[in-house]
Amino acid sequence: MGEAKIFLMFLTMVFLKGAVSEVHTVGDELGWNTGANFGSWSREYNFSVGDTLVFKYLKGQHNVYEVIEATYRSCNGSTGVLATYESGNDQIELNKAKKYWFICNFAGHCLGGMRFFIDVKEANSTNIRPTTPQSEPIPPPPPPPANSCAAIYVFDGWSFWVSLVAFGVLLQL
Ligand SMILES: *[C@@H]1O[C@H](CO)[C@@H](O)[C@H](O)[C@H]1NC(C)=O
Ligand SMILES: *[C@@H]1O[C@H](CO)[C@@H](O)[C@H](O)[C@H]1NC(C)=O
Ligand SMILES: *[C@@H]1O[C@H](CO)[C@@H](O)[C@H](O)[C@H]1NC(C)=O
Ligand SMILES: [Cu+2]
Repeated sequence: MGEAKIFLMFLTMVFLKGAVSEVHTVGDELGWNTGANFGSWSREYNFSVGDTLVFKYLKGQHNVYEVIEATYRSCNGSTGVLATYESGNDQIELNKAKKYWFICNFAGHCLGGMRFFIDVKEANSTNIRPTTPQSEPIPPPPPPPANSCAAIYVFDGWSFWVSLVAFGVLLQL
């Protein structure tokens, strides 16, 4: 009974983990800055619909333009701009399954490496499956009675001592 519950909780956690949206800080601890390689950063992660990108930088030193591919390639942000951000702590929810292209539009920054794209995938329950089959075979074996008895005895022993202490306290009153 107790083990079944724990197993259910475990399964729930596995499923929640698969379903929960993620927050990705662009550039990780380096943030959105010159000198980081955002191409390799973006290839380290999988992005799903519902995830959030956070761009952290000193306001006024950089900005974030979501652009079309041609603009990402040319690094000329005078056309092909879909959205702009400049707060220094920009939270962008990835709410479509599509490619997102980002550049910094400060002179020279895009050409210097402040650009990347990500391919955001539909949040998909098949992404969860690989973890679940591995976790299922492990829990079923536990019901050998020895384990359950041990658990019960531990609990009973504990109850016994708690009762004893409670009784002792009562006697002293
Ligand atoms: C990204 O997804 C691929 C294919 O589903 C998987 O092999 C890879 O481990 C995932 N990477 C991360 C960081 O989750
Ligand atoms: C960017 O594109 C605009 C319009 O296409 C052009 O006028 C401008 O000269 C370009 N800037 C650079 C730095 O190439
Ligand atoms: C779920 O992911 C698989 C491959 O990972 C893909 O083929 C399928 O189209 C996705 N389903 C949806 C609804 O996007
Ligand atoms: Cu910049």
